[in-house]
Amino acid sequence: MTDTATTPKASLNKFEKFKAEKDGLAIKSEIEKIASLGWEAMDETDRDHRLKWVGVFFRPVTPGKFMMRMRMPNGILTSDQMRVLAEVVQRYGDDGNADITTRQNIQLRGIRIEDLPHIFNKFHAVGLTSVQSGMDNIRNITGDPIAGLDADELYDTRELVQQIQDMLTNKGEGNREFSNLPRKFNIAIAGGRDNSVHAEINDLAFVPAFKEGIGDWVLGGGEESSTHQKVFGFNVLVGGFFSAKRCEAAIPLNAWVTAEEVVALCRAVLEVYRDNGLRANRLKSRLMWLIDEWGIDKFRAEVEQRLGKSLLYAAPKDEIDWEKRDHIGVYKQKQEGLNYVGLHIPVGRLYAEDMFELARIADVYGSGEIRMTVEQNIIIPNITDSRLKTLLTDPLLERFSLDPGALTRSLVSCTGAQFCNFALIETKNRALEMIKGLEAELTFTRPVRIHWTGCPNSCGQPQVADIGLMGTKARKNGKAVEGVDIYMGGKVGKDAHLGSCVQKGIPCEDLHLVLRDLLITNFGAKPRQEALVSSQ
Ligand code: SRM
Ligand code: SF4
Repeated sequence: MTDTATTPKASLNKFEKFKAEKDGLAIKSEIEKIASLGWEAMDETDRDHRLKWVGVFFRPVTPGKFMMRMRMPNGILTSDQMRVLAEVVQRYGDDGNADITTRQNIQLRGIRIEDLPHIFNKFHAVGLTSVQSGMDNIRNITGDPIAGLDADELYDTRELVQQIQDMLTNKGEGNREFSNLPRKFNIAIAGGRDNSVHAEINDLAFVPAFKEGIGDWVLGGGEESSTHQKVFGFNVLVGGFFSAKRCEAAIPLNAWVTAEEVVALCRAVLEVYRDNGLRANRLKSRLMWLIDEWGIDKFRAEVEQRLGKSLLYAAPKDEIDWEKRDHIGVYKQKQEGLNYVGLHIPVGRLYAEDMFELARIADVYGSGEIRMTVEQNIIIPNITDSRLKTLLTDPLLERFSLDPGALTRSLVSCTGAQFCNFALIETKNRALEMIKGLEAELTFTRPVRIHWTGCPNSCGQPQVADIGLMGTKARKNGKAVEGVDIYMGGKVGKDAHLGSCVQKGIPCEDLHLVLRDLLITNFGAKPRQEALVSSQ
């Protein structure tokens, strides 16, 4: 039984009230009607909230031009799917564009509500879905971006991610079982040694780990035997999240599961969260708040009860022992004669023409497959050695480089004030301009990961960056101006941990000099003039 059912109606917050009145997913069967009514005439709660259950977001900054958030399991799509997305945004001329998101996903912009039936038909024809991608639903499920390509991978995450999405969304059609969670929910599966999905910042994450001392007969039985067989599986992390109020890295559930058990464990964790998660205060509704209230042992026991069996204890160590790779450039695949290339997409922004071009290069040089990373970049896999040479001369690589500068390479930015009404500052354009200036002045011996985020919601993950910049209101000469709080010390890959705030309220107009100093003092950057003299 859900908490909504037991909590008196008067104490429910406004989100719980409207969800109790009409399930968000009910909007799916009303799309034709809404399309003919238009955005100005439709019910406001449907427009501002329930449409997010089909991935459609009203944008107060650009009223009438909606954003559409897709689902891209493991960040993978085909060239045909990319062309369909390109056609959708092309229709909106200057208003139409797309962003690759920090969850290996794509968001489309400029969408008119009257076109929704047509757009959903187009999606259906090529197997795309945007269902349950916003509000109190499970976000895009991330997996290793080079799954199935990497000679060093421990597990190919693709099928598992797809299975979880299919279970949770009823194969993309929508699933009422999970359409009323207390809050959003993030799931990630790491398959390689470098944790390229930021497992630690997800509500539920699986990291590769070998378990010794279990026999085949107990797998699934929950008991441990004394055999010394080493079996592959995942240690389970829970409760990682960022919010304006609080940010926490995920903690161990002290459980280890085989790949075959992952889907069932996702279901069990989500059922426990759905039915017991805190719903009175939305600032305290993410999974970690429930774990705090119960303690991890009770939470684990409740999950076991849903699962209908005991969980094995976590393996003593996981297999995340590499520094994180960024996948930009050309790399050999595990398949003889094949390569993948990682293209840098500046702050993840794409226009229709770019999307058609990416589909073209995936078809011409690769196998028609396109992948995305949580750094908002693109990977084209399966390029034969013989085609690679020609690809390297393709004019698209002038726009989407294989070898960008040391700051450009790792730049990540959330949407910011251009389209997001939570934003306290403009992010994407400012981020690009600022690093261009810094790269012109400084030389670097290694990439520095700079993440921008327009407000404390932290969609741009400043806490995982070498330098994280979070939008805020600052003061300069007695006036309120756009500013940032600076985060440092975020570590990704092996021994990942979150960075913390080191300086507050820097006006954006002074930021260039502050960043310049930080880069010189902390990251070994050198002014170009000085670097030139010392190399003579
Ligand atoms: Fe986010 C809300 C954009 C990843 C934490 N996020 C929003 C909204 C929907 C707010 C709004 O209605 O305007 C933003 C839409 C702006 C727009 O028009 O694009 C938005 N979030 C994004 C994206 C597009 C940022 C990006 O440029 O990549 C990312 C979409 C991911 C996806 O494909 O689903 C995105 N958001 C994240 C992440 C990063 C992650 O998942 O690794 C976080 C922090 C991790 C987490 O959730 O624990 C994040 N977004 C939030 C929050 C704070 C959640 C909380 O518990 O308080 C909000 C506000 C909310 O949910 O109330 C939010
Ligand atoms: Fe919008 Fe804030 Fe998220 Fe940026 S961090 S996309 S400004 S909600």
